[in-house]
Amino acid sequence: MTYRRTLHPDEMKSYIDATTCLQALPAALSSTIPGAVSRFDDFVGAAYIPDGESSFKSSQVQFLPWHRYFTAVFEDLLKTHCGYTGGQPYWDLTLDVKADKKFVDSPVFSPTDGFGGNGAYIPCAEQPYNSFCLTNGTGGGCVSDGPFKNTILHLGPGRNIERNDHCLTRNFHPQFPARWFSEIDINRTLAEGSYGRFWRHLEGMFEVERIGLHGAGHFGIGDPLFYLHHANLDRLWWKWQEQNPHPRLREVSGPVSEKQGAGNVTLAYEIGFGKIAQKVNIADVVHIKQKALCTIIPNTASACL
Ligand SMILES: [Cu+2]
Repeated sequence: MTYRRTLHPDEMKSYIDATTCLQALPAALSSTIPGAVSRFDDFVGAAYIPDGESSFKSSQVQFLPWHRYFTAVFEDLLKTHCGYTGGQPYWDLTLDVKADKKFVDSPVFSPTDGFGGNGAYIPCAEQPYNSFCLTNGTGGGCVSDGPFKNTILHLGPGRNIERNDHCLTRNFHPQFPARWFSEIDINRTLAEGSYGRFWRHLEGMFEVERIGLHGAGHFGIGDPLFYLHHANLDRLWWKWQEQNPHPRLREVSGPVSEKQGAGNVTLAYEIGFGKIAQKVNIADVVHIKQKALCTIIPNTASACL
């Protein structure tokens, strides 16, 4: 992964070009994801269908290992199918919520060098694809500038995997990044002593309003920024792990599901990705140099454990 602000505009352009390339390649998984048109849609569908992210709900402890592998598979496809040679960039929202910064001015939203900006403001109740309204939304309409302004999503809303063309929308809620990505909050999250408590911070579970770092930087699964946000959450997990490698490089905890008696997640827990990738055990991805991750990203193969 590469630090966003050190990305030269040419490197950002090559990542965005590779993403639009994936959006133009034909789907490979339309037998299981009927509405998938593009290779990019395959990933959206894999996150929706029952053994993808939705199988455990994204707000459960399996979320971190699931996304670590999912993002790596996405990066691999950019390389093998679209000639991308860089690393998966991440979006460090903390840089965009400093006192002298306005969230909307983040370079990540640049129409020329970034991913384009907010959608036009539409009152939440009038937005066709929004099933719940958070306060102080500032957008909600189609993304109207930048490289994804004409992007048509084929799946969704919700977990719909049938063909349903609609535009890519964005709805900035700057108060959430400001609340969850300040340096104070990041440091508080990184100071947690166990995987379970670290993950609870990500999901905002110590607060009544459960937004957390995860929700605060989230756009839809069909938004290319989805991968940069989750890469950043993974970077934070890795940072937390590195602070105390023994035992954190072998640590996972928390209930498998909200059902009583479902048991706890262990390293042997198997996570699925639909047909986008083979199943892996959490043990395979708990360390970023574990073979399952290393070997799908050839550049790092020499550093495999
Ligand atoms: Cu998510």
